[in-house]
Amino acid sequence: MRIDVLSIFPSYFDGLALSLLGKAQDAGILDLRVRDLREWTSDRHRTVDDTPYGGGAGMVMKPEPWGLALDEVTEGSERPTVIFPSPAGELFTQATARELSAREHLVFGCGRYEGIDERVFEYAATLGDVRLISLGDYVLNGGEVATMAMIEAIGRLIPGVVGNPESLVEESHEDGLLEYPSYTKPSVWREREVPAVLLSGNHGAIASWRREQQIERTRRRRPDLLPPEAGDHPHS
Ligand code: 6GU
Repeated sequence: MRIDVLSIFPSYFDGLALSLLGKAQDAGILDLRVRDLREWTSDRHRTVDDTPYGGGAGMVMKPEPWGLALDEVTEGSERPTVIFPSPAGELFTQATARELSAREHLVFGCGRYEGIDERVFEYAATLGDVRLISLGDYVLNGGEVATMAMIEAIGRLIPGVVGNPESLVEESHEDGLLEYPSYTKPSVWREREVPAVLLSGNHGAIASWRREQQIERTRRRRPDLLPPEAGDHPHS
């Protein structure tokens, strides 16, 4: 998979050279190209923003550098998916990560939260499939941290990136539930014991216990992920 990132803070992405995604790049599974949006400016101050038409607080990213950058990174690409991280976008979920992990070419356009000139999104739709995607209902200062999170979630689903594919399915959200608790040695630590069932060697009992833990955790922490409980809505 090829991923292009357009940002005025390219050094945010230095961390993606570490760990699993760094290895995937060394192995040629992931081709990650981070580019400074200011490469596509031509004035002395390398200006990427300007005041908003109609007035208001903050600055808006001007369209010209975005147009040139998008032209260059999508050139020769069949139909890339162009993602703009935005708190006004659709919610990013594990299903989104799964879907995007099957794409040949992703482009992330990192804006500042005051926004990018709206015509950039329209133009990008002539080059590829455009998605505005949000990490959740809170506001970040720009798209960089959101892009990092999405690249990590998507990247680990690319075949060959995670060494043991079984570890992919035992995670939170893969089966719609939160993950079960994990323990390792020692069996007693600071007076706290590992649940006896995990030491029993009874694989059926262990599987049942883990599933119960997943359901109970999800009910307590994320009831929104579960179907409505019978008896939750009495009629009278
Ligand atoms: Cl994707 N971008 C920004 N700027 N803020 C966010 C976000 C994205 N998701 C949640 N907050």
